[in-house]
Amino acid sequence: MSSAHTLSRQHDFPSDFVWGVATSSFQIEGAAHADGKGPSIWDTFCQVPGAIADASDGLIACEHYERWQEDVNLIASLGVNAYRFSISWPRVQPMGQGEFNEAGLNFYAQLVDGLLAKGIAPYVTLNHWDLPQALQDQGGWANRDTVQHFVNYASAIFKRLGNRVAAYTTHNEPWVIAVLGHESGIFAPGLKSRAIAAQVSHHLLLSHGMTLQALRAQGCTVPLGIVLNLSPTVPATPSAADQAKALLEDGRLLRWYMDPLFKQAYPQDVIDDLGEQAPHIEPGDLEIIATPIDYLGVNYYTRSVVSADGSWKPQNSGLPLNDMDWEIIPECLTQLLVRMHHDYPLPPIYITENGGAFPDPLRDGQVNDQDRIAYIDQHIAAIGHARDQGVQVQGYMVWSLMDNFEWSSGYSKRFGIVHVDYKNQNRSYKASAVWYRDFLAYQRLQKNGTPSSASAEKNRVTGVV
Ligand code: IFM
Repeated sequence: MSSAHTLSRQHDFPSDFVWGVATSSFQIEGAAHADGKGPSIWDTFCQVPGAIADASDGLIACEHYERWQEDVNLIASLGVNAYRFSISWPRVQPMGQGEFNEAGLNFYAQLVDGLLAKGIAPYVTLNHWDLPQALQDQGGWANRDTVQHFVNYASAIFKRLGNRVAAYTTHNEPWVIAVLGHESGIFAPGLKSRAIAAQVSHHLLLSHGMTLQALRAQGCTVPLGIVLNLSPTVPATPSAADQAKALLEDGRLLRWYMDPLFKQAYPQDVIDDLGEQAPHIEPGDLEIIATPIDYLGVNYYTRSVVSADGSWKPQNSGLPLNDMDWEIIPECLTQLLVRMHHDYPLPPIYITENGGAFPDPLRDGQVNDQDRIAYIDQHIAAIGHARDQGVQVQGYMVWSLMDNFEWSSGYSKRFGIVHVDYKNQNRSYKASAVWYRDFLAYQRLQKNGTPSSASAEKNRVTGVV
């Protein structure tokens, strides 16, 4: 039985709206050493004592590398028209430069074929954080050479997958790679330097722009873009100190990426704040970064609250929290989108990730995750409100298709609408998967009178409750 959450049904979404689910390579594939794959920085980072909350790793994950056909059936059974996944760079190019690994390339070519055969549009992300360790050994994203290596890798992917995919994304959440990976060090590669983080963010953006130019020169005609993790940044109190800090954090999270992409400049307040730690920028870099994108992916989960003395705690806000202790505040998604629409000449927007980790107790083999359903319902409605105000949102992807490796939280946090039993890798619908499937069937019914193309598929999925 699906639940009654119906706020999302009060909004009109066009028949070509993209409805999907999302994953990433390291979080689901496993097969860390199979068929010639090289190690990634996350394989290395997982071995650092204390780095991952449950001391787990990506060696097995959801065994998607072996079970991809089952997973394609699972995706099809939901009735989505899109699937967003990422390519593991070290699986297709173990050293990050030089030779490519045919088995790795073939894996993704088959996955794309399998999705297309089911009428599901493949949205391909080229970098969702699993940089080849061999490149990290030479400085990783802090080394400008990595920029060209990334362009070469992206070109090889395009050569193999071509214009059969729906879209290519260069990077997922460059802020996370730069700041969590190189400044706070809580993510791979675990460095703690503000200067390195700033340089890394510049190289990520530069490689993004260069990749766009290279792929278009090679004949790429499908949309190209980048995915940013964005939130409104709000001061914890009206004090001048909190407001100043919130403005700077807005600069670091949002304007540091949006300004160079759309205005060909880094925000001056952040440059000033970085001082000598500001990145080295070569002549022409900013023009390359501002190469026009065909779409912008926005990953939204929560707002960001900032206090000058760092004392703010989500528990004090009175808002509901998810299992990550992230506030649930869907109206901030509308606010964010409307603000961006006013501040930047936006291309079409896709909400490329949205969802939540919830405790998800398994009772009699079922997960009745009404909290996740409410979250998704409210956020789809929030997108409807933004569309009403003129924001061109053209797609929505739930994070995540299934429970998976949640980075430094390991397997202790579950974001999936499909439950994964890590003992036997059984996938089973949570109530939210049923809700999403029914919502999508409702959308189809509204638009073209087809209730559900998904029901036939449903029975073919093993372990579906
Ligand atoms: O799991 C991650 C994903 O890899 C990137 N965006 C946020 C998600 C939830 O933390």
